[in-house]
Amino acid sequence: MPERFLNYIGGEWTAPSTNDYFENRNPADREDVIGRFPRSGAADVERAVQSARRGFAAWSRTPAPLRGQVLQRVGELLVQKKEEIARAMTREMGKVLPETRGDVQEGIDTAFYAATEGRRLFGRVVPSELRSKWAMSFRRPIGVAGLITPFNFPLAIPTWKTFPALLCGNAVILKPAEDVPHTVHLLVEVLLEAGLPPEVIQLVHGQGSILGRALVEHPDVPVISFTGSTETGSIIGATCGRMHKRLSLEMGGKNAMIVLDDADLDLALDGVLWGAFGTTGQRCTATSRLIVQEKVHDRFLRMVCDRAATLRLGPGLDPTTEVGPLIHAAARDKVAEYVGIAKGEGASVAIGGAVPSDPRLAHGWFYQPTVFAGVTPGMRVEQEEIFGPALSVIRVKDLDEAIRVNNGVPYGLSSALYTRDVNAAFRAMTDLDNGITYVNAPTIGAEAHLPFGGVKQTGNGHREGGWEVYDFYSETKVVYVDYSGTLQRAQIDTYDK
Ligand code: UN1
Repeated sequence: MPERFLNYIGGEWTAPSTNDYFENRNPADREDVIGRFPRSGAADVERAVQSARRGFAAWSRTPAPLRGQVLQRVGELLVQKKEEIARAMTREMGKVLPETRGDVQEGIDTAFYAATEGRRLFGRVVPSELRSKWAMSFRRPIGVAGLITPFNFPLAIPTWKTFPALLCGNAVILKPAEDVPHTVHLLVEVLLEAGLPPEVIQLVHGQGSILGRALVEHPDVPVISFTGSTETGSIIGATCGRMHKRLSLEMGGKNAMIVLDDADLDLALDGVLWGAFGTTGQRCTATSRLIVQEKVHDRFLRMVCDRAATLRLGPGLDPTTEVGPLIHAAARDKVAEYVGIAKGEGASVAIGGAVPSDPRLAHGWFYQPTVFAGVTPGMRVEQEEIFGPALSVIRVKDLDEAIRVNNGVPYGLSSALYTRDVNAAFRAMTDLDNGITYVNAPTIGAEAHLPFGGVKQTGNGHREGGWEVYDFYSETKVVYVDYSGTLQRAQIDTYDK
């Protein structure tokens, strides 16, 4: 009988009100059951909110440097448990071990950054326009934060949201993707072991359509952060707009790498393979379009296909594996569907385009790395997020056209440019319509201490990571102190005295 896991609500590990559980299986081997996790109901969210409100009452009064010390211990414990968590993550999510180690490392970096922020969390003191008067601002916690996280970075993305939310003095309710409940279970264990007061964190497992919705619609959850699809983000956004909630959205991408004629093609080759097929293409930042200038187009396409066809598929725990499985059947079916769409639109499948025939891979959701050639702007495989190992290659005349093609999609997360021409690089940095641009590096590889996010339908103006996320999780309070002993009227007595 597989292990049964519980929610964490009200300061204890607790069974769901529904008494219903679902199986969590290894995507590289669906015979391997990791455990049974609660399929919770709205009543569990209600209990979590009540508990989090109690947690918030005390935690919001804990000095920020002490909150930071808890996060320091969280980082230290993650360092100790890095290998154990990485292995558990590969087993439930599928990506290769070096990548899950990197995922845990991103959580460690986020913890240590948050810990030091506890001794900053700056407000400002600015001159008043009136004599004998001070003007200043400081940061206040907001309340209960509802955090809804995706499957592709099972530890890192929950930490991007949880750690700054906690550091700012909020209480947290975590609702992880149903595909990766075990990693977040381990994260909550770490938070508790590090000394986080029990009711400050709540973990509720189950379906997004029920729990995510209950969180988003709950009047006592004033802050929502969501990473996932643009469709779901729009629904959440409508509700949060109606209820005047603070909302951070991190959604789809259709990220492009541009390779100009003068690029170092070997460098660009390593970059595109990592960007397109790392994490089996299941990153918001994945390279899903390759825009190549005409003189090098045919040669570079051949180089990409030759190498991509040799990538070794397999379970992520096998050290020889380069590309793991997709997360579940529907994700794989979606890639297969886009192969049909590409052909129907007149693109060609240069390599891949099928489920691998190797019987060793028959128990997992594997799909061959796939390259579409002859793609033109406007085709669906050029416009829509596939979230799998599929790369669309587009030929362009020059940098101007490359920028136009890059910008001609509804999303705007990341982009990359390979060139040796410094003027071209600076033009692209200015004109590419994305939240992140890489020069001579692929579209993936954001670091924890810089703001992360995108423009257009990728986001709603907020950033995760870095220094900006602390603005999202805190409220700015402004204070004026007038010690003149007289009534001084701003704007009126300022210049007339
Ligand atoms: C995501 O793509 O969902 O920049 C997050 C990167 C990682 C984070 C990606 N550090 O690819």
